[in-house]
Amino acid sequence: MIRASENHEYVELTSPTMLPKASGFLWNEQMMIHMNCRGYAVAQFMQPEPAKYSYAPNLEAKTFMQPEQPYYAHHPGRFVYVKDEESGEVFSAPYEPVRVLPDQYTFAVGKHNISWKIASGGIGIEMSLSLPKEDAMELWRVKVTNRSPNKRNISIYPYFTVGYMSWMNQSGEYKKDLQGIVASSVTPYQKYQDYDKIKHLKDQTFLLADHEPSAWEVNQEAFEGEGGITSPSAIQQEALSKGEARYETPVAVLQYRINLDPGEEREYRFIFGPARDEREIAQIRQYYFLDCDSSGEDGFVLAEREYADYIEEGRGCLTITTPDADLDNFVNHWLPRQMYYHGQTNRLTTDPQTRNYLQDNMGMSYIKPQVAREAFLTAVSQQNVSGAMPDGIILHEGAELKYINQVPHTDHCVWLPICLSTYLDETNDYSILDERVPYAGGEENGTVFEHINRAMHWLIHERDERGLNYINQGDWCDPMNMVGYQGKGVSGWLTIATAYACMIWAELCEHSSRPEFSNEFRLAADEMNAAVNTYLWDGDWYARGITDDNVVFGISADQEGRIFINPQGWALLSGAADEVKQEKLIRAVREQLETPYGVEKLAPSYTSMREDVGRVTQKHPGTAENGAVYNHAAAFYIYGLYAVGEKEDAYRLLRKMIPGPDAEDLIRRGQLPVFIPNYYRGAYRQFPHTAGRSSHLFNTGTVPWVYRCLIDGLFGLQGNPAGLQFKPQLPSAWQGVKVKRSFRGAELHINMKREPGVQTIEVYVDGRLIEDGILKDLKPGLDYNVLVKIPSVNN
Ligand code: CEZ
Repeated sequence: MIRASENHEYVELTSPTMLPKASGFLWNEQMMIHMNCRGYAVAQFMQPEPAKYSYAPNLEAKTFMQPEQPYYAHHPGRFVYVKDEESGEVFSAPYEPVRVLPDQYTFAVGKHNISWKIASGGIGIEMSLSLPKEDAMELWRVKVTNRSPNKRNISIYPYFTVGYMSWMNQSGEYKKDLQGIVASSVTPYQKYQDYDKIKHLKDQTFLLADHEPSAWEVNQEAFEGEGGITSPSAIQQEALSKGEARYETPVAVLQYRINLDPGEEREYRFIFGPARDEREIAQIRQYYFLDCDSSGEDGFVLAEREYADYIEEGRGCLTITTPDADLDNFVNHWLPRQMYYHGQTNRLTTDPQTRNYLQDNMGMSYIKPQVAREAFLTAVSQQNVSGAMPDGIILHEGAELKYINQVPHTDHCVWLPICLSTYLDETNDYSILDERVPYAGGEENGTVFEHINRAMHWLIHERDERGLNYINQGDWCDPMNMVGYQGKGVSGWLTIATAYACMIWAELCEHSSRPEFSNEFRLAADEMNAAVNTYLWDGDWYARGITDDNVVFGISADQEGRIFINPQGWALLSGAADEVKQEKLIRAVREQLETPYGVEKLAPSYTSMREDVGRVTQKHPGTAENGAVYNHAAAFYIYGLYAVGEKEDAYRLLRKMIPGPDAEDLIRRGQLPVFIPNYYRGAYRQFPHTAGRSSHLFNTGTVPWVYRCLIDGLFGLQGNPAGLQFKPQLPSAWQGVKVKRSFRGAELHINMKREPGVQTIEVYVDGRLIEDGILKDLKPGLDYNVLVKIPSVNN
């Protein structure tokens, strides 16, 4: 039903109806496509703002990626209708829109392609999608096989949604010289000042074919006729009518009439994507289909290979073999890929939220540290001279802060030392602190060290008389917009996070021979932790904040939003919670927030607007920040648990982030274990029926934190200025694990096992016991064999 392929390159699903929203995603430097197992697709490309080339049936508002994307019959998709010319029977691959249950069905999500194998009534259809590395376009292969004992006379009709392109101007026709369909439009606008922008847009959508079709249809209404999309009238005819669209909704459908002997197969290739004009489309056709290199391969084949290599570069630095094969599969194959996607594309925005940009690049520290380095420099070069970080980082000339980035949030500075510390753990490249970088406006400049000092001072300054940090219109929880917009409300989480950031920064000051600074920041952290304990400890857990009207919230007296996860997890990190408080808050989380699908962000979910908290309370209860298992927040908590050595709770919750392995859990989540979604539905105690359901949104700050939980926590393989510290925290049920860790150019082959009689962790490198469990003087290019003996549980 759902399984990893033998080589672990794919996760396969063998039914189109069991997990109807099961999906995979591919991306490149220009675009992203989210492909569902039944053939529906959501694709965007950058020009430089995200744009569509395959549209919904009516005018779509441009928006960011949405959770729990609904699919409907006319949802944009890529399908192949197949008709038996003798019997008239029709089915479609992969499943939509005809919805005939195939005899065989496999949807295989791979790292660099997504494919299907379908068989229906003796006809086999194999489809696969890949992308080139740079260009915004889809590369499709469709193979038809006669699997029956008789000759077959069939038509296949590859169908690519173009959709409603524009109310100003849209049309489409087949172009013989291009051997393909070209649909044209004008992006709607009204202000003449916008003309300069829209005139350069790629307003055409093309479908190119490597084989000449027998017929085609470009007019969606004509294609569907009275039969509609599930049973289009046009395919009842012997041949499509070669129609065009004239201010009508275009579609790209081709017909191939084929006779197949038993066992005979044919392969077709298609390219679908956006373009500026026909000249560009002609060039694409020339490069991908016509020109061949010396070995006879055309651009299409080269592009597929180049793309596979590009994805392959996104390997992580950890390969694990544990008693849990499904965890291994996810961590070795899919987690680094998702992290790489974030670091490489910045979620296809030209103005990523500052905290997202920094955390996504924290993840890149494990994959391509040079990219992370550049990103940290870019981020601080947009810092205000006051020390404040902007809400978004502008990555393209001419881009502007949009959506949520127009709302002032107060947490962006805390991510600087936190994310940089991971980069430094991995690389030991403290020289980054000495780089000189300008501040926004370009008039002043300073070293990265000075920049971060200013950021920390800004945070220390932006506190009220009690020593708690102002929240303004939001912190990490960006829809918490009405706690402090009048300038008085404070964030409990942010105060704790600032304390933690100060501690991390104090450590980095020491490591970079600046001990005179570290004292100041340690003192500040102590002061904030003390303030939090004075004003926000509620008896069994920490409150979330205090509103403009001085109302403490996130406490036992609240009916809804009684307990929030973030202040609890971060209090474990900042040191605010002493042992007694730790025990209490961990119990409260276990009792009130833990569910079979992970730990909820808050509970009970708000069921109506709370005007002194804000928009977060208006989200549907159990979704997103309003009490979902919001994996980003769950990952912070798990990281906090590892920080205080709570390895059993930490592992249990970590494991719940990945769908499966049993069928019941997979069906409930509705998602394949190829990415961690931003949330699973929560409000488990209020709406158990929907709890666990995946948002299917693969944009999330969760993944670098999960990686940190693995490196710094579970396997305990964190870097420090001296080398690599071994400090595993394996769950007690595990007797041992094998880990391959790439670190600063060296390869470590690590065997960890429990041994009776061992009292504390002992680390042997190439047979030699090492002091303090720290492997020093590592040489890049060398391999090391490490044996880690762990006390056995019964000791
Ligand atoms: O967006 C994320 C943000 O990208 O929500 C996180 C925040 O830390 C990330 O920076 C928690 O609030 O309502 C909104 O505007 C939300 O902000 C959402 O858009 C949210 C989405 O779930 C997208 O991931």
